[in-house]
Amino acid sequence: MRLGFGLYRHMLDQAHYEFAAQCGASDVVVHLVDYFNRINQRSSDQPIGGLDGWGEAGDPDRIWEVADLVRLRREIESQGLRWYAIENFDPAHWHDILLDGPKRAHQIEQVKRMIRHVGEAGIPVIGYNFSLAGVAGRKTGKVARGNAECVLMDGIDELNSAPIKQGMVWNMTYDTRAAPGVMPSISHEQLWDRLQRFLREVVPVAEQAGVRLAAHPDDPPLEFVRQQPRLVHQPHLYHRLLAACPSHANGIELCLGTVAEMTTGDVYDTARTYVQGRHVPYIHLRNVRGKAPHYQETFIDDGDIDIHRVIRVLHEEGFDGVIIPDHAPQMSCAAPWYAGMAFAMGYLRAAIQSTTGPNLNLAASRTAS
Ligand SMILES: [Mn+2]
Repeated sequence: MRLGFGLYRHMLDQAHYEFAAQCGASDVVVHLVDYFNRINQRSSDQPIGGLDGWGEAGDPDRIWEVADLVRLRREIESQGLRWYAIENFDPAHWHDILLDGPKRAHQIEQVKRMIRHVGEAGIPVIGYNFSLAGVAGRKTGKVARGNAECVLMDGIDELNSAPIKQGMVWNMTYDTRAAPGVMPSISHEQLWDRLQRFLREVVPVAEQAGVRLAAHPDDPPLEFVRQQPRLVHQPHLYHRLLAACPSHANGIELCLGTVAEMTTGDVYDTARTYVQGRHVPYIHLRNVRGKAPHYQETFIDDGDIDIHRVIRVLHEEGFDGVIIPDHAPQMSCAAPWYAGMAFAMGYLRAAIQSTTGPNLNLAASRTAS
């Protein structure tokens, strides 16, 4: 197993590659969607957003091109890091796949082209989140250890029960000129049907391109958020996603923080089952306390998950993918996000090394030479 680091779009620069390598990462997971183009919050932290979401989706006509991806890959590699995954499609490129809208056929072809481009550029994994409401309905508070600010959910309120405005999906605005009104509610079966159609059309392309798709579970894991159904809101529902199109290219982005927030199942059994089945290209490993809809994110050593036990399970099952820390509470200092992430990385690195021995992350140590 390797330790990686997630970089938001505005962090794709020398200083952040160095920060990731200094934290002990061998790999990076890159967000190409710019979530932060409108919201005014501490620019490094995970986006929370309110009823109006995070920001505006990208340019629908500007897809991921091979030359751009290769240029970025070389930049990352020149720092001794490996570009392991892209995390998330831009709603601008696939809103009508999620919504079963009039541009669906065009967008399926566009997504297929992007998957081929990602394969050509030598990036092995694309993480995605097949969700209408997306990561929504949480807030922040100074409730982690030492009054650290973190993300939490404190019951069902307007933030997660109000309908989604027209022109928005997955927390972003894809149509700034949309008529007033709200997204009509659909059923779980309708959304599963949309996912199944998507997978059956694009997974064969991913197979050919040598790219693995990896599905994030629904965070927060509730049956409905903002009056729309959620797909993977309990651990066993990942089986249904895998069964919808069995293939090595149809994988899961196993977010163990989200799994721990789920009201059924067990983090260790879930990790063992899906890693054993070779379904997991990468893992989000963060800690939480409580269950949806009442939980909070915590420091990595301070929540319900025994991180060392998770690492032992992954080691026993021969996990050969990448772990990234996902999110961390903000620490009181001049660089709250960086300090929080560095703390998580140090803890994860120690947990991995104490289980697998010191030879982890050869790629990162090569950076120095
Ligand atoms: Mn996650």
